[in-house]
Amino acid sequence: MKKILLFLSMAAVVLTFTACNSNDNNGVQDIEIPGVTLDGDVDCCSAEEALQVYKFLQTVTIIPELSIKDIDDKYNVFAYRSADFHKGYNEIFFVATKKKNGNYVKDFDITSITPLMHMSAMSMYHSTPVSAGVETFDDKPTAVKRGWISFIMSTSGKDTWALSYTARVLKSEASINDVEQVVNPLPDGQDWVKSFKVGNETFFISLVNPTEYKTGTNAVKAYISKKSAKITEPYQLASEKFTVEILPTMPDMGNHSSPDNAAFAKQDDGSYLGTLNLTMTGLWRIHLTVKDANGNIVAGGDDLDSGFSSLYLDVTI
Ligand SMILES: [Cu+2]
Repeated sequence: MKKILLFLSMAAVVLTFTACNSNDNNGVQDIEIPGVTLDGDVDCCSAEEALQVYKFLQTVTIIPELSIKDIDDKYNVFAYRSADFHKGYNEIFFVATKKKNGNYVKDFDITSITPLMHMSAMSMYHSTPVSAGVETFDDKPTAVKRGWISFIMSTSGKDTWALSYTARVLKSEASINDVEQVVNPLPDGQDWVKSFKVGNETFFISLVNPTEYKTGTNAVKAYISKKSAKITEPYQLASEKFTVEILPTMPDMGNHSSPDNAAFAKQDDGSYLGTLNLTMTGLWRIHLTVKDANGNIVAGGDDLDSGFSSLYLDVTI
């Protein structure tokens, strides 16, 4: 019965879409999207694509100061995020629009995303881990690009972050240069990015979206980035292939642990996937043991007084 109902509701969706697009042939559509004129421009989204983009954009917040108006008087680029920037992994989204019709341009790219922290007391600058570029993703609309930045420090006192990037829309280009951004600290019990050293090199492991963790089994994702030789340049994904064993414990509850975890293993796209089993709510300290491609322990894996690795991330669920 459930299957039949599902089939019927899908049929209803198909009918609705067909009805909406009954005028597709002459380039005029009935779908109404605020601010978007569907004039059949080939550089831009179809009615369905534009609606998908529009709906996605309702779930994120625009970052006005990181948006670019009037590229060659023809295009706009808008930047979005899900929440205010915080220490650790943050996603950033981009769309490009044509000024003449407000519709989303499909052929655009964002390059050179460069976060830079100015630590004025020490008169020094440094960057932080970033995605290799921006990409369309999952089942999300093709005219939305996503990138990420993992801030290794929050803004504090005279230590400030600024962001730069370059946008290309069709054949036009423009840049955002050193626009200040506030990066909030994380609450107590949350620590989602940590550094570790292997020889002379410094790496950073960033947990992806730990706010989505729940009790029970979690498929978890992380990135490992390498500090650039020139530390003002964004830290790119490490080419090394590590395996990171994870052991969650509850420091507030006698350090009891939780079984059935699986180590972070490197995937073809450069990310690391693992399994984290959290048996109850509260603060979990995720102890890490980093192994190189030959299985040698290269970071963490030492014993604190507690008996667990001194390299750890904290997640409170
Ligand atoms: Cu800093």
